[in-house]
Amino acid sequence: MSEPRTLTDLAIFGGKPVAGEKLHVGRPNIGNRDRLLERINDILDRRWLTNFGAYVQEFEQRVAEIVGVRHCIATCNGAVALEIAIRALDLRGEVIVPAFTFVATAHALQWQQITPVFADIDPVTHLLDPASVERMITPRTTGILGVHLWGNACAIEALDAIASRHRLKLIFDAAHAFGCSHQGRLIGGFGEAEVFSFHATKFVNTLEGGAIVTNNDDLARKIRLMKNFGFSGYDNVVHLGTNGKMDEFSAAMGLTSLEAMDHFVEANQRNYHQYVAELAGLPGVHVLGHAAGERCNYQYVVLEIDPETCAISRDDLMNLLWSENILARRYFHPGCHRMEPYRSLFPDAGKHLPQTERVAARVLVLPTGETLGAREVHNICEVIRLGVEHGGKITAQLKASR
Ligand code: T4K
Repeated sequence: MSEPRTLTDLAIFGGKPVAGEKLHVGRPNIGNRDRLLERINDILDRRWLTNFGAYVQEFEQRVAEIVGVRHCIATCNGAVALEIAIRALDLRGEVIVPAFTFVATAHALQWQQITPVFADIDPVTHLLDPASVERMITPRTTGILGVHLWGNACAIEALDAIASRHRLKLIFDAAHAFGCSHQGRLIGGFGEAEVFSFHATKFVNTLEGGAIVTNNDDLARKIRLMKNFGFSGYDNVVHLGTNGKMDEFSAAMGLTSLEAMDHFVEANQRNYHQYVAELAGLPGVHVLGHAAGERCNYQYVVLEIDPETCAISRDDLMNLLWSENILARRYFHPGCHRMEPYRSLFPDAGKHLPQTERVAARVLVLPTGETLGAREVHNICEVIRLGVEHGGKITAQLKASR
């Protein structure tokens, strides 16, 4: 007999992986390919490839219109956008951030010698807990950097009240939240500024890319200088700056992606509701919800696996899914505070972050997007269901195969 290739060869499903082709979290949405290629041809014909070209200008204008803000400054990615926004706001000393986020949020501070101070999260929403934020404020604190994780808005009003009370600047990492709303207003116009990521894996994508959006005219002017080496016209540098520009191909992709936004939401929302329906009632498996009545891009389908009541651990379930070619991800395990350089700099940070530690040990993000249909979602749910039903057996097999 040949060696078993997958867990399911050994046990339950018999034979071959449930998913023929690998199903990825973060599979890019493309939109209308012909329209994209037309735009790319036009860019090549006009030989204007970057440096505030026509497509970048149009993309900035469209994003600002959609979000309802005065200014959108497109950038080469979300991480650099965060760095520039933080610098333009003159943050220094300490800035309070969640540890349960993509590491870019913390790095954007540490990269410029600002200490990220990790605050805890709400165990239900996974978003910054305002009470924890307030506890972490010291005389060195200059700002709060909230993250609208999974496309759900932070407790904006509570954070704003804390920021005003302590004279801190409030800024948001909205990398996940393009097209999502808070109290009926699209995310983008809150705080001093908000930062989007338009990375390939995001709801709207520009291959690599990001943007800073703000209603503050002076801040926008400063950010525009900073993202282009500080140039104000030819030969005239008036500010310290870097190269944070978006290129024309990226903007062409972005415009094409914006045109297909409704279709992306539709596909994501359909998948999300199918996941919720098919996984309902599975002991210890919970699909994270979104605020009722708000707009959401449904780009992340977030499972929580409760170690007390689920018959399979989060990690064994992930290994089972991987063996079936379903590449679920443990975002944002184990939390920034347990990654370098923060783990060495702040070895005791976890003591103040009980909910972060708890949530980071439970979350598993599932594939979605326009490439997934009802059959794929059903198969993924089926693997999860069987994984839970046969938890003990699968765990034993995993142990034996290690
Ligand atoms: N703040 C937050 C809260 C963020 O989540 C992010 C980025 C940022 C700031 C920074 O924004 P950017 O500077 O990235 O614009 C991915 C993305 O690279 C990252 O943009 C994203 N967050 C993060 C949540 O996910 P990884 O390390 O998981 O990437 P990787 O290479 O493992 O790919 C993710 C999945 O997507 C895989 O399943 C493969 C699939 N994929 C990826 C690409 C690039 C594809 O199928 N096709 C592709 O072209 O970080």
